[in-house]
Amino acid sequence: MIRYFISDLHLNDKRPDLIRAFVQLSKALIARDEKAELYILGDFYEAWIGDDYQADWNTQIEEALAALSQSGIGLYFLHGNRDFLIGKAWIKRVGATLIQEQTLLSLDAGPILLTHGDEYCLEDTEYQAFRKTVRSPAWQEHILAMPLQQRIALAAQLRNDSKSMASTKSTAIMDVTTSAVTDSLAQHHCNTVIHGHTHRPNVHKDEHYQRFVLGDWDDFIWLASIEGYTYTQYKASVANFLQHGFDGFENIHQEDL
Ligand code: OKV
Ligand code: MN
Repeated sequence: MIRYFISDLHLNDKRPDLIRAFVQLSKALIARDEKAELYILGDFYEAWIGDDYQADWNTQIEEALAALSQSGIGLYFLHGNRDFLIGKAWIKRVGATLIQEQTLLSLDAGPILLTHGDEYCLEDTEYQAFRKTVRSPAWQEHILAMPLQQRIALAAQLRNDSKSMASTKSTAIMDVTTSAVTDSLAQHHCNTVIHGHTHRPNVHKDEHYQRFVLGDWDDFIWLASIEGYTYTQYKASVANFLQHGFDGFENIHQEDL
């Protein structure tokens, strides 16, 4: 069994190249014909405003996901800070299983903690307050009761607020607090975590723990896998991936678990 991990694709109608890349990735995974699972660790969309939203650009994406799950590839999704409104209807449409943040995956190599990662960014206290609001069921119910057009406008307004705030924040503030990561690993009796969110793809290792950070899709597309005791990170420019599929991955990096 091979497990694949992606996060932070930020799919939206302004990036048809990334949508094509995702559709192509799903076809490539199906064509590999492996016993496989795909874990989407949040921020699959740039901003998901509710499962009642329908658009052509997204229909292609949902069809690609549905084809993956129908092909027998187990599809798992956990919420990020931009697609926290993904609900049961979307999950059902694409044939995925919703998993909670900080879910333990039991592998031969040992347990692996899966999460989006924004809960570890404790230095950004403003962000943590915002996160608490948008993750609360009462706030979400209130938002989902609004007409679609109003949700679209609100999301755009919040996006602008965030752009002006982020420009004033240091890069250290926007990264994870490593003690928050090690605390959560200790709580779960686990020494390995995979997360996204920070857009700082990397492998952090010390004598106590391993932290695999997934890359965000922009100029490059990123994918990671675990098979047996090997973690692999794949990177391709969007153009190379669109032209060559899996063979377009360059910069393949492996780590022993
Ligand atoms: C991140 C912060 C914006 C602080 C909104 C539905 C809804 C997604 C969204 C849009 C904004 C998150 C996702 C962002 C952090 C802000 C403003 C304040 C303090 C909707 C789905 F509800 F409006 F329909 N959003 N973004 N803030 O730009 O990443 O940290 S964001
Ligand atoms: Mn994120």
